[in-house]
Amino acid sequence: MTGATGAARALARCDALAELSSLPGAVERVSFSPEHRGANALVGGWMAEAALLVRQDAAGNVCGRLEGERPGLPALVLGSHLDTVTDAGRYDGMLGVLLAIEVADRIDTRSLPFALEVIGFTDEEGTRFGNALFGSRAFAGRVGDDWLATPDRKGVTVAQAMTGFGLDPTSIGDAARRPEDLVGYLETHIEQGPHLLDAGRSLGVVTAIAGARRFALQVTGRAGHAGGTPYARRRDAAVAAAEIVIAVERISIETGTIGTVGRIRAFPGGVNVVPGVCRFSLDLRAEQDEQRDAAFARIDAAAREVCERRGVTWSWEELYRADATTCDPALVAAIESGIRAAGDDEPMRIWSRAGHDGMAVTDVTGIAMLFLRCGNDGISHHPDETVTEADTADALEAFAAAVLAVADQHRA
Ligand code: HGY
Ligand code: MN
Ligand code: MN
Repeated sequence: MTGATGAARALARCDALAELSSLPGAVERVSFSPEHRGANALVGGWMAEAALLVRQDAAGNVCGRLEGERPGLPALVLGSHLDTVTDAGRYDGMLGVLLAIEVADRIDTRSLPFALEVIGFTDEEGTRFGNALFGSRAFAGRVGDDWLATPDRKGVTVAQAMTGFGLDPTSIGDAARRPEDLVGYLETHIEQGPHLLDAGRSLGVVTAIAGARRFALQVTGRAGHAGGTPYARRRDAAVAAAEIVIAVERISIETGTIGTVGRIRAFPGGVNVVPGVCRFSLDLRAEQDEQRDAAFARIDAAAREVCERRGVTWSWEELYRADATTCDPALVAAIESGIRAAGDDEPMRIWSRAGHDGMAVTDVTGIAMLFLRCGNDGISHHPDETVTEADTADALEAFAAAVLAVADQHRA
């Protein structure tokens, strides 16, 4: 299979996976759902076609393995995630798993000084339960009982969803991998931003992944009649929240961090009722954890000032935290040599504003990432997410060459 046809096949398979959605006419595939089951079966079949030995691990990740020059060697793992956000694009995560299968299909692993594994992680996005990186945290042995007790919006906990999926949540520890069984982790992913596009580059090597924290924020005032309640006597939770959302944008820009309020709801939600409660999300990320944490301290102080002035109360809960992750220098060098093999003599270095499974996998082995250009102004987490077949072919060439570069490092 040449790079071009391998790329075409990977893109066609992204289209096939996009059909496995809980939303008619849009893409949404959350963990421990029928769509998750379908995606694992489809991707597991493609792994088997590439002669990988396929299994589903105790966390619901789909895994494939090819032995190296002798059986039982530590593995270089290639992968990404198969779950999506709501109304998603079709390449975020999926393309990385499918290009990993193409690499496994092209390389004769019997010449490698390590085994080659491909993994399709579940629940990287946290769409269903709020917390993210579930599959990769389980791979790193970092999923605890409190996480398993987390409910989705219908009150179904992770443990109950796993049981319904046919998994035993008490065996989640069986998904954990030992550092001594791993050589490293390489992930190919769309950039999900405009930087490669603006630089006129098809590929980039990731040096670090932004640290992120996610919060549930709440303002509590007092509901009242939309007509009969004079402004001077209102304790309007939604107007206070609106001031805080503006403060999030202002403080994020001032501190060079990236704050987003993606979800906001007013309660009780009547069009003729002054909102008594407003619940909203905050996704806050930065290249350095200290930057991110200092920005949150400023947002928290600004919110307290707004709420005191408006006679309402402020509260927040942290749902998720993943610290900034530096990529392994040797694996970064392997990705750079892969990019050179694909025809780009000066690989562009970039830090990832998007979060990735490597933030969890780094707890058990070194990680590195290959980015490929996003079209359509770099849009992602949106149905207009797009890549070209030519860039995908470049990425496949670079990804395969990076694996061979890791092998050369190991032989040296
Ligand atoms: O949120 C992120 O950055 C990633 O797409 N999960
Ligand atoms: Mn995503
Ligand atoms: Mn992703």
